Amino acid sequence: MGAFPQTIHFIGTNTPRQQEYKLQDLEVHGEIPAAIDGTFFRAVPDNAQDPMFEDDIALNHDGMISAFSFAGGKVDFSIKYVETQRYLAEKEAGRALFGRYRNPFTDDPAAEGMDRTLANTTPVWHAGRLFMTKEDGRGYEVNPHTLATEGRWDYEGKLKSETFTAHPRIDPETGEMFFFGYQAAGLCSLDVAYCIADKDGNLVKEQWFDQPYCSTIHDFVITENYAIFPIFPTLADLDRLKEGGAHWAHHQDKPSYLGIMPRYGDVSEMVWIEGPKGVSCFHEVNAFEDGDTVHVDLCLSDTNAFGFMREAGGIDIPQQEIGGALTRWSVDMSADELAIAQQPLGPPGDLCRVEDAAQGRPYGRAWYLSMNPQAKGPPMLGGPVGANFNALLRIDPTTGQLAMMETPPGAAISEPAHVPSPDAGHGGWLLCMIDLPNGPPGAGDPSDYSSELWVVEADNIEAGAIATIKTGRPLRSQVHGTWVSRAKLENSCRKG
Ligand code: V55
Ligand code: FE
Repeated sequence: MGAFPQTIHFIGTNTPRQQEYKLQDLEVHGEIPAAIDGTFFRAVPDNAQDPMFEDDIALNHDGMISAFSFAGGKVDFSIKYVETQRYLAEKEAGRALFGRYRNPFTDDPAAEGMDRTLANTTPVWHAGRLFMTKEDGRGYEVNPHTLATEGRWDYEGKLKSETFTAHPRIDPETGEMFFFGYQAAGLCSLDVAYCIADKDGNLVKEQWFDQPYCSTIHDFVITENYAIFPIFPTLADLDRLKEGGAHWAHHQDKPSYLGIMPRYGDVSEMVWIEGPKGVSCFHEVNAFEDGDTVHVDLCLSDTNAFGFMREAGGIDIPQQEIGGALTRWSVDMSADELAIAQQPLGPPGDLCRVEDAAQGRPYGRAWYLSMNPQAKGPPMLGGPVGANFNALLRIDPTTGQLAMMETPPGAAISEPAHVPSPDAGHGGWLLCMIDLPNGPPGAGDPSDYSSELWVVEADNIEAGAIATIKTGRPLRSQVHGTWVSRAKLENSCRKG
């Protein structure tokens, strides 16, 4: 292993670990409810090679798939690289062939024409298959039992889009997966593919439309009748890429938009409604309808949360000065002039979660990560933006009522997954990774920490963990995770 650049992309919980391994029967403190039966999959970017450039960023690192498998109160762990074309080519060469994040003009000539995606953002389960996804390419199918890479997924050659979002939405009643791909026709194209796969995993619809500018469409939302594309002014530019520059630059002076169309309709029915200038959002919590009104709840900030996207746009706002709020955008679809009404719902934060059954429906609870205003000392370094969250919030969006789970001093928390309970009167559980500094918080070696998985009552997060599962190791930061039940695993298209 070489010496890595000492930037936020390589220190703290972003310290490269670069190891594939399995651990059996992890040490558990407390008792794991027997109803937690299945696997928590996590997407972990972890560069297998030294980066080509010193100013490389964590989003540009190879995807690893990691699994915590629960059965009978016991837990096993495994982690493995997704064998993308890029990972295999670099492994064979023994060095990086691919240059900057989403900039093929910086690649070694040996990488020419190869698939650049890293499959490092979200594990997605649909219709008996597990995919590792990243928004710059198609998903890679992974065997959920062995974590072996099965190959690139294109719906039996049917999918035309070159890209597939890391944030599809699955309707809990129909089992359909609604998804999209932006830059669908290639680098910096305005084309967005809007697609539906039926409950059996067949691609039944793919339609293309142009977005107003070439923005990063990281997430989208559905309701029972609509598909909604919130977009924000973080834009790609082909000339900048040709000069070897950054893929994304944030523009404080340009508007955001909501694109809304009937979810089973034609893309020609899309309406674009202008929103506030300069704001940014990576994740929507949920959306739902109330009569003619569509509500979209989002983790909104005043500017882009990623330092390198602000910097490329000439924006000089330090990380800790970024404002924002959990925010509701509402549109009365029966009005003559469609407009966004904005209302704050809760404290700023990100990495939100609703239960699968509430997707696109009115909902009474959501969970997301935030900064505990009472926490002492600096946050643990690492994670996608370079500073980790340290608190978990639950919000009832109908009343604004909040609850918080604190983490120990100097600890980091990753996005929770929700495990539903078979008992209708019980709200289920959350699973979340916690990284605890081994030395004095904020003072020791930031790469020296221990990672453990916490099991928390979803309706009583204030009480903290009911069980903690120790890995005994420092794990590199995940981006997103997904819970897959035993029943789904047993009906997988792939066998172990
Ligand atoms: C995000 C993550 C990405 C990416 C773009 O968290 C946006 C947001 C892990 O890769 O490429
Ligand atoms: Fe995301």
